[in-house]
Amino acid sequence: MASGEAFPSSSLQADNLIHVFWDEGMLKHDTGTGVFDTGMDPGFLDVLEKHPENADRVKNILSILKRGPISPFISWHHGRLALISELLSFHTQEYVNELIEADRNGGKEICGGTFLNPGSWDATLLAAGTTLSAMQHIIDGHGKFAYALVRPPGHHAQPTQADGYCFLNNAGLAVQLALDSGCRKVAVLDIDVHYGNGTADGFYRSDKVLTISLHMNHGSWGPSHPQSGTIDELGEGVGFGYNLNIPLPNGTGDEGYGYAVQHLVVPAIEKFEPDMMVLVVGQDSSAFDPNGRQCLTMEGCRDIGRTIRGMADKYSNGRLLIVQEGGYHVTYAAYCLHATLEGVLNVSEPLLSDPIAYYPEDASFPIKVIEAIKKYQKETVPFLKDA
Ligand code: OKP
Ligand code: ZN
Repeated sequence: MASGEAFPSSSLQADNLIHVFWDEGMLKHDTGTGVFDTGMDPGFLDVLEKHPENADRVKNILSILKRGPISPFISWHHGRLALISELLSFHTQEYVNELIEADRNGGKEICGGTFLNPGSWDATLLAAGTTLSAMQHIIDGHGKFAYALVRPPGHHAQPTQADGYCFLNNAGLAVQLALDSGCRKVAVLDIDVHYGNGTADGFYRSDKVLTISLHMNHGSWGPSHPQSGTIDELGEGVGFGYNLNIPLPNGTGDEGYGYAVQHLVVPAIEKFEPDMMVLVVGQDSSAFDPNGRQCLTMEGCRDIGRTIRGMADKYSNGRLLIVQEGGYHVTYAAYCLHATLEGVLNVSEPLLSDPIAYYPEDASFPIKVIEAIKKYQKETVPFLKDA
């Protein structure tokens, strides 16, 4: 522990800690090189890049948490492999068998850009098990804020298929564990720049899990991702209204994200009254990400972290699981994650300044779009009628 002098006493308190769950074995998922995420070498490029979902990104998140200004607020814990039986709380036996079979045969590209290579399956089981351990830690009352630093990511993985670099739905498994452990209502906010279609799909017919996703308006990207992420994908049966999609225009930025959180996310969580909260984070919503166009900066990340922590304090006795997803700028993703966690810790002054933020923001268009989504939700979603 560092001395408390550098930090205001209000933020450096025994229970204002983030419990980080991590295991080195997740670095062994090697997604290879090629043209961006294709794994392809066209022959005419001298320099092929690493697949965006590579170990370096997570190495920098790890080191910024160990050696960055947030380090006194971090408590470290080991992850673990998930058991095959545990996977069946979210995924079908048939799909899990497909993955085991693919691994046994030496690996393959399961769907576009999604490479299960030798070593990947163990890393995948570690990501799932480590996320389950983080949730178990909260359920057992050993801490309020836990962060599962995991890869491969999970939020596109559906009960029956892989999608978008994801094989197993780490967050979805943790949500199901919370329900099975007696939680009555779990709220999931996904701020990765892509639609959390896998998590949405897993709980599409449930009114016990409110899934909210802020994302780029990317639509379906093929058979592995049949969902569109549009505002009318609201859930089905008793789950109707309990999946809220917030597709935002390119370049939405900090102000637009703040507006969407205040006007759409906060009122929905207030009506829902969750007793457990999950924040699914991907720093690919940043201004410098090769996989997104949403233009968040560290400041926007910090604000979202702070707001969600406030919601957790109010409804879930502070209990908040944070699960790592995308984020592909090897430097800025680490800085943005640092900023998000600063917000969760509710620090009074930023601990780390932004090394690169600059973009001209035009907030007026995103705000019109958010107002239109709000009107639609109020008219369509029963539990939001008078939100
Ligand atoms: C994973 B996560 C199809 C384009 C698919 C996949 C992006 C996966 C992102 N050719 N793009 O949400 O950061
Ligand atoms: Zn993403």
